[in-house]
Amino acid sequence: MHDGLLRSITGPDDVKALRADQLPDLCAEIRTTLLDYGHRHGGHIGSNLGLVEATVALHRVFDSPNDRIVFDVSHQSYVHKMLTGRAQAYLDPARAGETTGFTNPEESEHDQFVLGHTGTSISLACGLAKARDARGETNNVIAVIGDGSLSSGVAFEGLNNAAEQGGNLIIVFNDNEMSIAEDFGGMYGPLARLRESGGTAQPNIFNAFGLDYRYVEQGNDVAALVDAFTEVKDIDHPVVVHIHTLKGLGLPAADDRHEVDHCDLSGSEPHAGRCEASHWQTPDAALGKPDDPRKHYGKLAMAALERCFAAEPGLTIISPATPGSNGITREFRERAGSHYVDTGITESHAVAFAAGIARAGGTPVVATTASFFQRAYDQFFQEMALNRQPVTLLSFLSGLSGSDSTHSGAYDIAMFGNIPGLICLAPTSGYDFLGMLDWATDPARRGSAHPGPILIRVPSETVLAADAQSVYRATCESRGITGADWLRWHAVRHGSEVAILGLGNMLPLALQVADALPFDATVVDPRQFGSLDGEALDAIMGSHRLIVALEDGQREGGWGEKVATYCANRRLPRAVAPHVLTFGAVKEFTDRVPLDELDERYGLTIESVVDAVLGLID
Ligand SMILES: Cc1ncc(C[n+]2csc(CCOP(=O)(O)OP(=O)(O)O)c2C)c(N)n1
Repeated sequence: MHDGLLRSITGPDDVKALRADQLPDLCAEIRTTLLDYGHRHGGHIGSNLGLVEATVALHRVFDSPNDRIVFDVSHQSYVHKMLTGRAQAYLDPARAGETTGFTNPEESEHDQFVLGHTGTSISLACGLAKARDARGETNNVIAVIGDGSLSSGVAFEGLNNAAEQGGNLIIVFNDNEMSIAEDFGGMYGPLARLRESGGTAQPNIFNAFGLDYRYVEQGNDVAALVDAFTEVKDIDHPVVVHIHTLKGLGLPAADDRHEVDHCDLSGSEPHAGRCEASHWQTPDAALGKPDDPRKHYGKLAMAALERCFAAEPGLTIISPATPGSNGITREFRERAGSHYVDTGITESHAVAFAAGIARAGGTPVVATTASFFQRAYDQFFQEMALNRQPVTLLSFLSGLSGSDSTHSGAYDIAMFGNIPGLICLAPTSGYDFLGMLDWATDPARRGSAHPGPILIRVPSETVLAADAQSVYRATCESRGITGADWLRWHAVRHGSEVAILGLGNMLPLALQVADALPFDATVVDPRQFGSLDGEALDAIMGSHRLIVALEDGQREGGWGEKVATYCANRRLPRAVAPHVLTFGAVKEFTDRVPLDELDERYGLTIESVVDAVLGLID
């Protein structure tokens, strides 16, 4: 191996200038670089390890950026970044911040879109090809999509469009036989038979969509891939190049330490590469640390649900392909048996499926992140809320976080809190979280005044930290609350002059603000953000001069606005009408901005809230 080959690559022309026999060396060097990078910074290392040769071959054969390559989800684009002038970000620890974890046109002309959600690459490529043809241009358009992402409904819409549209369009189907966890669905049987038959078996799903098709069994052989891509370059019709690759190729058994879900990496390949744990590598610095809030509260929820399996045969936990990071461990899944379904990357389907289960008398719980639930917005409205189906939704990574722009949950309150008939709960402790889950999944709720869907925001780091303190728990846990009383506000401290309403993850801040004020303020845990507790708010309006609403989500269209609007519409005489202050996030996309910086930016700090309060009260 010739060290330094990667350092010499400043763009795709340098890949083309290498001798063919140097390409395997370049791949080996990239693989080592990925592993080192993964140890230092974490990331989607398994996906990238599997796609090393294909990415080198793509840049060897095609002429990016004139030829446009769209990476689905784009979590596997690290190698593409290395070959398009950004290798130093992976080689030099000090420069790691120069790239994002996904493609980004602001970073490079070789990146077509900012993407972090699955399944859209074929549609995007169809659009690029359509405009190309309209303008009489001749560049290639290439979509790279994984077998997991192919389960997204939108991917099928893209396939359907591609054949009808015609013209040059190359779909590289990267089949590594894994999503994050195992693939799920009826199409994976025929896909396995396609692989076993060297691409000749029928039914061939791609042919069924009217598409031309090629198969490359050696998807980690750079020469085979160069040949395959050369054959389809400048093709005059849509074609699928199905490549069989090994996820996590090169991840040594020693990396067993990264056992996200106790997946055994010590076995021989190909098992090693197909292990769920290889999807996301945790940086070494994070190893051995306690569970993050998603895993912590996810595990709590699963343990509570598991206790109900025997009594409720219809209790079904549905994960649209995101189990491990939400505390749905492999062991739990195995124990749960038919009580657990991974529907593939199918948020829309998962929610509609849940509505069907509920309609037939079952008790469905859908668990995924707030940002992925965006995909199911229409099913939230129609199949679930309009039809008042008792579906429970566990929304992870809700609210502000330092996540990248594609995964932020900062929009959830504005998005979910304005759907009629959807109860939205924001627990402030593990105790309340489980109490709310118990109410949401209680089969008896069907016959009650609140039979419809309930979304529960899984608490964040601020609540997890506060939850560790016995004083906080003694003050905030809602002992003895059941049923629809979860919709009532909980005054955790009684004071006068000022009432601080700390929604969900903001309750710890509300308490800290109250501690810092020179008088006793009222502190309220509103528990929910779909509606208001009018009785409690009326009482507060009658006895306080200032109401402060804190939320860790977009302020526009958010929950504080509901409070302000309610108060304004009470039309109290000016002399007695309390002032309302709302604190929350600006309506904007943020990308990997640390949470404390976001809190500063939005005034969600003790100093900033205290200053605002004293400025109005003194
Ligand atoms: C809409 C949406 N749902 C869920 C996810 C989480 N997610 C990211 S990558 C991934 C699996 C992708 O599998 P595949 O396409 O086979 O790519 P691989 O990582 O195996 O290369 C999932 C479920 C997402 N990014 N977007």
